[in-house]
Amino acid sequence: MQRHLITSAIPYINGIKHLGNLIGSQLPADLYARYQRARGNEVLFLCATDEHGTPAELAAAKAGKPVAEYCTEMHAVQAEIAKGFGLSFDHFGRSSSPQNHALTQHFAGRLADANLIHEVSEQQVYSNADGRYLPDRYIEGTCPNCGYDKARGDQCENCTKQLDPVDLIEPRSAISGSTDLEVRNTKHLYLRQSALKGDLDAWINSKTDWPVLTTSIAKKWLHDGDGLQDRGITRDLDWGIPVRRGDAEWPGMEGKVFYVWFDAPIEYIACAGEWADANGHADWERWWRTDKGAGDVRYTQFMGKDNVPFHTLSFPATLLGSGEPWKMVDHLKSFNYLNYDGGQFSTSQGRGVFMDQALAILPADYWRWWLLSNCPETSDSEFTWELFQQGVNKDLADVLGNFVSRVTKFCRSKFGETVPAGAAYGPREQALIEDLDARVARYVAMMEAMEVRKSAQELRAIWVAGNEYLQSCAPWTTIKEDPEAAAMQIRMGLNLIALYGTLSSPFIPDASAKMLMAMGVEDAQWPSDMAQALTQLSPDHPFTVPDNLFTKITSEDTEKWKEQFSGTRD
Ligand code: B3M
Ligand code: ZN
Repeated sequence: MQRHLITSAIPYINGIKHLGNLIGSQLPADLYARYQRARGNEVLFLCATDEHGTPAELAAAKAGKPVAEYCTEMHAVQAEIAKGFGLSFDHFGRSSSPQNHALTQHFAGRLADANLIHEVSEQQVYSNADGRYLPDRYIEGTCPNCGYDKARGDQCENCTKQLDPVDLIEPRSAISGSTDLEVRNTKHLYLRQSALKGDLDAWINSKTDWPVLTTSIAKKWLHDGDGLQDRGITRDLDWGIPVRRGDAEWPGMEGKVFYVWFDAPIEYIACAGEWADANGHADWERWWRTDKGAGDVRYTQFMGKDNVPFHTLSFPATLLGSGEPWKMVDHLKSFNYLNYDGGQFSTSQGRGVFMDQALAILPADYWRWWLLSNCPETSDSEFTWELFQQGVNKDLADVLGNFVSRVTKFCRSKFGETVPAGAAYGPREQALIEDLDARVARYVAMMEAMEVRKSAQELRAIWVAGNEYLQSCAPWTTIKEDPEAAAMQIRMGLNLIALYGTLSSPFIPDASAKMLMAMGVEDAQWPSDMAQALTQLSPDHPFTVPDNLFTKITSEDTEKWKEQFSGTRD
């Protein structure tokens, strides 16, 4: 049995996420976690809300609530919606947890002891109009690297370069738009990433099987221009993890907090502690400490491409720099962007479909299937209502749903609600078994490689193979001359439904559970031998006809939704 530690980038607390956020990390992570569990492996799948920083403060202010209260409420909202989408986290934690406070301060202490932190007196932008320091992303301006005119003070969205606010050309406040900014002196802690450049370089070079999207971004920031720069890891904010050196005060740092991007990835670890505490498990370290049993863990991270620099450079620098044997990521799967109807999904502009809205129109499986089978893997991809309608109707309703419905209803009307006996499988069934054997092997290979779109294609092909079989043997005709043969063909059909229930569960867990329940399969086993898998339902085994698995999306539906989602959400 393998052991898989799986984390999804942790979503910001400031509001409900849109479908682009969902497909960029949480949903593919869930696909992989469900797949590994279905294979019988031990999985710890963690996610959390990212609760610190200015976005949280501003969202709370807008909601008229104290920030801690706002975060507690929004965490509950996000957790509920995640459940609605079937995101099977073992724990959905909070970066504001006591565990993360302690661990973040611990790492800072270790890094300071290793002489990897230095204090810098620096100049920080203060906005007179807003009456506050403007941290990183609340200063906008032109990127010094690529010239993009809406670059944020922490990072340029266009070229992914990590920035410092003072680097921006023609800076302005992103809160008020004011250019009445002044520079004040303040003291901050810097992580000496440059001192770890050699270690990081060697570590990234050892990752020969990583996607090019991932390694190219990492290598770019390691080697281009001035190379890896030291990063400020503290901020002048009220809300966040207070700067401490382990358990001790940090003289001169009173009233300051750690930068959100310093504590957010540490939450991946702290979340395991939260999970352990919440579940009475004592031992979370066997997932995270290579000296305490995590040596055989395979750790996979999922995230959007804009998060890659923080996960390939900053967070590994924290872990390596601590000098402690923390588990490092083995595979990092990153995604491009999903666009909405010719533009971008945008949280700040309320553009696109948000997770709560999506669930209000259709069940999770419809979204899961379409988003995963069209995910922005090798390039950006596009959500339009027409594409969504086509994908759902063709794959889910016409291919899978129709197959399940035809087989079960035909059987009920001709043979009753138990698996019919009939003849033995013949050459056509043998050929189908061999074909499916090869297809499932390809499906497994794609899932292991986290090739999300290709996995969806293979799964669809497996559904299509069942349809073609049914079409070619036509039991509704066979039954007239050879009822024994027709009974056997339907027996095969019912076994195919049970197989589909098992194979499809990572993509469409609810429909899969319905298929398995209808076929009376309680303990689904991943197929290891196809001949055996397709005889698991033996004659006389009872089944039921499930309700229609999928309803087709009509053009009236898409017209209505297009209209409904054409504006922006407040
Ligand atoms: N919250 C950004 C995002 O949601 C950030 C990820 C943190 S992962 C440690 O895209
Ligand atoms: Zn740029």
